[in-house]
Amino acid sequence: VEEPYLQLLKDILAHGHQKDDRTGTGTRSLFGYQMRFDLQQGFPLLTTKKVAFGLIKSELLWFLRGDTNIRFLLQHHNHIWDEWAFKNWINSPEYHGPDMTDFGRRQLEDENFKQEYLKQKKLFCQQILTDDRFSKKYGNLGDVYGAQWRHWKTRDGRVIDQIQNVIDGIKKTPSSRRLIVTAWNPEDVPQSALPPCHTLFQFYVNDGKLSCQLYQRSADTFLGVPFNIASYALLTHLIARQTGLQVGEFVHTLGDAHLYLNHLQQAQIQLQRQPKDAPKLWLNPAKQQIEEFTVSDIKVENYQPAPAIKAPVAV
Ligand code: THF
Repeated sequence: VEEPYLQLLKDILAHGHQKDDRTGTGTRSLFGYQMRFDLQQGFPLLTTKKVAFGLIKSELLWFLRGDTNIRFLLQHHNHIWDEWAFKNWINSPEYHGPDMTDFGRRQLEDENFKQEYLKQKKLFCQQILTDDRFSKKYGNLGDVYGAQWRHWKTRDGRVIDQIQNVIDGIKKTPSSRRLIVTAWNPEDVPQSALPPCHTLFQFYVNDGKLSCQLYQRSADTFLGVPFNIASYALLTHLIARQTGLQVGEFVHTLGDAHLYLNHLQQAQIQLQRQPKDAPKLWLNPAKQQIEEFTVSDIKVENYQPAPAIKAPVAV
């Protein structure tokens, strides 16, 4: 099942163009790439390295709640969005701790700084969890996925729930070619700290099966993409459950597909491993509506991955 992903790693290593990037890390990248995962063949959670499915679940449920505040993630011990909230905090006039400018890069180069950064970030997370005022102000990431999916703001002051619309659309007109959710809002992009990487996705129904295609404009192939594949596969399963369909394919289309230069060795290690059988997804059969699902209603069975491979996140 994960063969298309391993092929992507190989293709970038063999043919990727050396390219600078916003984060200053440098990448090897390819433009325009497509992977297909048949969700009937198993759940596409990589077995050639351990992928933290618990984090994928809580992140997706966070999006589906329409939530944009990292407090829910922290309550689920999920820290994958911390850096973006922390950045707002340290740039605010209320922050009086040690200088954290450019923390993403500096923590890689300076062990003392890294310890101080981890300490400050821990204090920050604790305050998000315990202080309501603080959390409202600094835990919120603004118009990220949850907001765009579930309460897109229109110019005339209305709110659009794109997820509900797409669910209604799949039920009423499964042959529709407009089953689309977009996160890309050109009006917001200039002010946004991190414009959406998962720009747009579309559903397609045939033979009682629901397929989903994602257009991802920018793909952090080693760290992000394994999460993204599992996340959209899970989303497809959840929407299929609610609409009474089986799952079809997840088609993953990438714009700039890159490996950060400090992930190349990790990718080589992963490619030396043999994939195992894909796990199976279990969804609590008592639940139908996506809103009813909690993390304990979602599990992977028979997941026997190779060990995790650490790699630094570019911020
Ligand atoms: N920014 C960058 N540079 N890469 C991304 O993949 C990314 N995301 C989201 C937003 N900005 C991004 C956040 N998603 C990890 C995984 C997904 C993330 C962010 C970070 C990560 O660090 N994973 C590690 C450790 C996980 C753990 O704590 O166990 C891993 O080894 O998988 C694009 O979706």
